[in-house]
Amino acid sequence: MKDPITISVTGAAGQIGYALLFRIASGAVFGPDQPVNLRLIEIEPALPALDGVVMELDDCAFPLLREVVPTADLAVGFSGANWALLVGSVPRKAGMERGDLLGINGKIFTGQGQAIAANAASDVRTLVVGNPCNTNALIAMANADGVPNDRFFAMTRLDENRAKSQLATKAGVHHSQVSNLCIWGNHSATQYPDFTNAKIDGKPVTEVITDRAWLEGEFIPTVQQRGAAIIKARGASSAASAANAAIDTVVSLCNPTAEGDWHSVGVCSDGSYGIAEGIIASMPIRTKADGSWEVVQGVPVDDFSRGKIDASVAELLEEREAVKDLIPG
Ligand code: NAX
Repeated sequence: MKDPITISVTGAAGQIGYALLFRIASGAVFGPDQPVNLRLIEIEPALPALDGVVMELDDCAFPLLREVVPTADLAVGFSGANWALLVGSVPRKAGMERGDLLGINGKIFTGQGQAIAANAASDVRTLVVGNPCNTNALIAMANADGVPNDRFFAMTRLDENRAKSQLATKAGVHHSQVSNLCIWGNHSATQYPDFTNAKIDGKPVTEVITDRAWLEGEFIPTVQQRGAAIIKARGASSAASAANAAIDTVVSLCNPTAEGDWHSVGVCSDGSYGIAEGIIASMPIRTKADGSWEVVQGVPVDDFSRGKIDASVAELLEEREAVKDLIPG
């Protein structure tokens, strides 16, 4: 049996946490021979609820689950973390502007970035799920002195999965037949689910779905607005599918990507595709055999795509400007 790895999860008593922790503990993320320690981080008022989650984890008697530590102390919570899954954040309330939300949540991620740098394992990787996830990841990265920028990720995989599902349904195929689907930009309503490079059974989507008006006018807004549609239908935001996408992201970053394919995740831009250097933007990523990742180069960006990508990047730059006081240097 391997040595246990440590996974820290913030917002562990929340909806997504509830759908995520049991799958990590069961081995669905890191494999059936990889023991895991869980460090579960919550704010003080949520600690009683978190105790209930810990009781349920105990009651599963998972063979792979070793230590479980519930805490509101960031130093304890990130101690020895190999993966930090930053799920917790404050939801937008009535009357709150986007800028207010950026400020409130931004402060959470300065402290968490610092605590990761001070306490996590030297190989720590951080995935931010809590919204606005791209800019929260940027703040955590900027405050995690000494942790390389390429260890910070923002989740756009739920958007990728949603897009694949929409295309598959339209084409009458199984979603596993859809590949090369890239979400570009921000995890927000400006994101661009790129159908121009996506494939169905290896053929360009635009050859399989010839209704361009549907692709531009229905597919894109449906993916962009899917979160709002779920809230309307369920009375609560997506949780199980979000947890599933977090798992997909970690699995994709830990295992080599299939030849010729890619996956979507927000990473620190190196300027590829004209995306401003230093922001956390979603783009096509491949995980290599040695476990490192790279931006897939040479993906065609036509004029239509260019406009969409630029609009989402412009929003990310505005967000960065709004939180500039939280970004040292
Ligand atoms: P919940 O409100 O159910 O849970 C959030 C939990 O975070 C609460 O238990 C709260 O006490 C905790 N929390 C708040 N501040 C904290 C802090 N400083 N440290 C530790 N914990 C803290 O929300 P849930 O439905 O679980 O969603 C969590 C986040 O995911 C939200 O920001 C949400 O917007 C975001 N999402 C991101 C998605 C993505 O694709 N990137 C999709 C799903 C989801 O909307």
